[in-house]
Amino acid sequence: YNWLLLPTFPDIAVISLMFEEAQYFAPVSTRDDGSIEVELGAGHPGFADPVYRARRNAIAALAVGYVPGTPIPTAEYTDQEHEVWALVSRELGRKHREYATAEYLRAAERLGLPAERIPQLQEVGELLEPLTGFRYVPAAGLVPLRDFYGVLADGLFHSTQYIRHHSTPLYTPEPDVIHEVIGHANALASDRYSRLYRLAGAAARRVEGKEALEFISKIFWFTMEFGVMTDQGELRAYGAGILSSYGEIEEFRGMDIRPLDIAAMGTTHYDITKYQDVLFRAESLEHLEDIVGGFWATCDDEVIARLIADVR
Ligand code: NLE
Ligand code: FE2
Repeated sequence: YNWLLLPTFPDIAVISLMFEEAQYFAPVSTRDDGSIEVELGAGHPGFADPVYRARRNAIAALAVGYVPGTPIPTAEYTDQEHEVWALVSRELGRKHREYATAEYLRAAERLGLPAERIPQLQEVGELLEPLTGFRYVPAAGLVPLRDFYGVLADGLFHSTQYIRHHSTPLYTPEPDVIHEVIGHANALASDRYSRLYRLAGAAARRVEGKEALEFISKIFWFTMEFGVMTDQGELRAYGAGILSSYGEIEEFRGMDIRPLDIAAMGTTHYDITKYQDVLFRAESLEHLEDIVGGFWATCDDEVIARLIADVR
């Protein structure tokens, strides 16, 4: 799955991802004629598919043209794109019952996403807002780290709008609308999870240094993206990255599962291009709120610098 291998841009995150040394994303650029081009790496499953590439360009152009405060532009998805959603949605629906936390399942139930077609991001926001106040904002590809996290405090979630290539439905390292919506919107429909997202945002705004921001982003990675917890007596997932991949969701119980630990999560390296082999387990939702919510609610540059120094 090493197909997103691309250059390094310090201080930039791909949509809902944060990286450490390397940044992986499909760069978006404007051609001389003003049209938008998404550059897919040579190993990307859609690289040699001109139809898919045209779709990626068209969808990125919608986000580039988005005017904040106005409705999110509608993406006219093809039948094939809706079929990818329907397939993944069906597979995940089954697997979530076995592997997702009760809190996530309840939240998904109350959000009520369509199973047979890709919902528009505008629609996702309209379903979410009355529940937890969250709304979606389209992103073409890159959102600076501080913005991506910071606006979580305001109840805004940056989201991609394209869907993964139909040849790789079970896993993509690149966040797509399935990940953003099935993974994140379902979690954001929970009062308790959405409060944690907001706390992460407030923390990202509070700190000034790059090191502290990265530390916060890694905790986000190991919790809201790839978190697992003891739930109903077994190991279940609440992280959006596990819950949006029907390949990875079958594997997480066999990974290296470590106890929830702020200093460890904030300093552990990960590779976004593979199934995550190190995961951190909360003992309950209360435990997650105490440790991680409590940390985000109070952390500052100094506290984080001390934690990093202690690990070294
Ligand atoms: N691997 C996830 C998926 O296939 O849905 C996306 C992860 C984005 C962090
Ligand atoms: Fe994400």
